[in-house]
Amino acid sequence: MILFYSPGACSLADHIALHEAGLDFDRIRVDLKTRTTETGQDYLTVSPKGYVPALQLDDGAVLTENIAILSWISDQSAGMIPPGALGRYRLLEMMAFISTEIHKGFKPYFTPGTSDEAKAAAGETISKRLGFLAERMDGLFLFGETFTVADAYLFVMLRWAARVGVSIPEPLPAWFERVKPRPSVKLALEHEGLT
Ligand SMILES: N[C@@H](CCC(=O)N[C@@H](CS)C(=O)NCC(=O)O)C(=O)O
Repeated sequence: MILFYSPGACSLADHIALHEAGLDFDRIRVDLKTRTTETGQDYLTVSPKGYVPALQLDDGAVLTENIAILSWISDQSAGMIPPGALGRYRLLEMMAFISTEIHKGFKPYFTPGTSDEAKAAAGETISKRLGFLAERMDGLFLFGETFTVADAYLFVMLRWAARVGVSIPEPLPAWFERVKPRPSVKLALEHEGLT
């Protein structure tokens, strides 16, 4: 299995989740400007979408989209799905919120030429949406005592928020510091050259 990633990009969530699930995998870095992998392969032949993440499974099938990849990873390991009859759907609900309402909200920060005003407006929206998660955080993680792939995704969002200066509501800064030393997180950051 191979994770195609770019250092610090949203693929870091999948990277953390793969370690968290204890899966054996290789990783290949993608240059998002040239769409070429570190092995010299045209990345568009792996994922015609051209963006990361992509996860190539052992049978050669390629999964794309964070929500699909993270869902697949959490299905590979016992104990990564929130408990209860709706657990799996609560997890999907959470990932959809993070993906569409937070992750995509960062676009102005990563789009060259965006005005400071547009960035500030985006930052306010992101901060408000992080506030929703902050309010529902009870216990150690987004789903109480169970660390899920949604926590891995949130970790990356908070990392970005801190880097671009978006205000992170309480108690998320403390949550971030608590998640950072997890072996899966440390390993993924180290493998991506981010420590
Ligand atoms: N809908 C995709 C979006 C992935 C995405 O935004 N990837 C970014 C990195 S975080 C990327 O590769 N951007 C480069 C590009 O779009 O050219 C998903 O959720 O997996």
